[in-house]
Amino acid sequence: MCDTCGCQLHEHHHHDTKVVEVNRSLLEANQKQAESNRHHIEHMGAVAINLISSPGSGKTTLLERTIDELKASCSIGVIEGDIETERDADRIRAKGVPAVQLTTGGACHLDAPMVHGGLHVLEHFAKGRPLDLIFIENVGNLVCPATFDLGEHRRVVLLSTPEGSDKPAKYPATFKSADLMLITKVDLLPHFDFSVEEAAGQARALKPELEIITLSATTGDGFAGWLAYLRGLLAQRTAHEH
Ligand SMILES: Nc1nc2c(ncn2[C@@H]2O[C@H](COP(=O)(O)OP(=O)(O)OP(=O)(O)O)[C@@H](O)[C@H]2O)c(=O)[nH]1
Ligand SMILES: [Mg+2]
Repeated sequence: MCDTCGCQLHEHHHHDTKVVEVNRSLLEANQKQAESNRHHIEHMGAVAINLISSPGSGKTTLLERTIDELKASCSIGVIEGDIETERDADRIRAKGVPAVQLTTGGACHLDAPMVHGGLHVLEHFAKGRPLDLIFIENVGNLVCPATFDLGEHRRVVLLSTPEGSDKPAKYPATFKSADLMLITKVDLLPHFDFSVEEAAGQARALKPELEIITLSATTGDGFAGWLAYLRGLLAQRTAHEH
């Protein structure tokens, strides 16, 4: 158990073989549950996206605008992960979309068993209405969530312009594990020394096939690319089903 963050998986910090063994079996159990979550989500006919970023990069704001844009054409459900409070789930519910709040009470990431519970509650909240898209907003943290598969189909990492363009190189595991990087808050580019080119270069050095979209959830700039990405995922899902 890591004393600083409560996360149990910093194996390289531990030389005690027992600790390493416990960590390994925890991760194996998580992986098993994640596979089961993925089947569950596919059985529901949905596609799931795990959103990861530092606190305040704009995950919930992205979801609010995405819901506004897609609500008429597809059915959305959200699982919110936070250490404390129901605030983010309340923001999503205010948009008329079912949202489950998972509070970890201190843990710095969601894990697959928590999301399993969340899926059942989400189905209950959806009242029999089939869901097309399930967003899982992870706990704001650029480190620990990278290690835990939740059963998602796509992992999306957000990097907002005030955070600085050196974050991919400094937090490599998260960017390496993502399918898509959203560079958010591009409306603030004139006020910060953020370089889109540098951030993209660092991220692609870690993962050449990483997709990158720049957008602002406030102005809507670049949002069309994100919506096209989501529509593409939904189209693939339909193709799989038939
Ligand atoms: N200028 C600007 N501000 C934004 C944008 N997106 C989000 N914000 C602001 O950034 C702040 C944090 O946004 P949230 O959406 O709550 O961030 P979050 O990632 O969900 O935060 P946590 O759930 O705490 O990790 C809020 O004040 C938002 O209004 C954007 O595109 N441009
Ligand atoms: Mg949030």
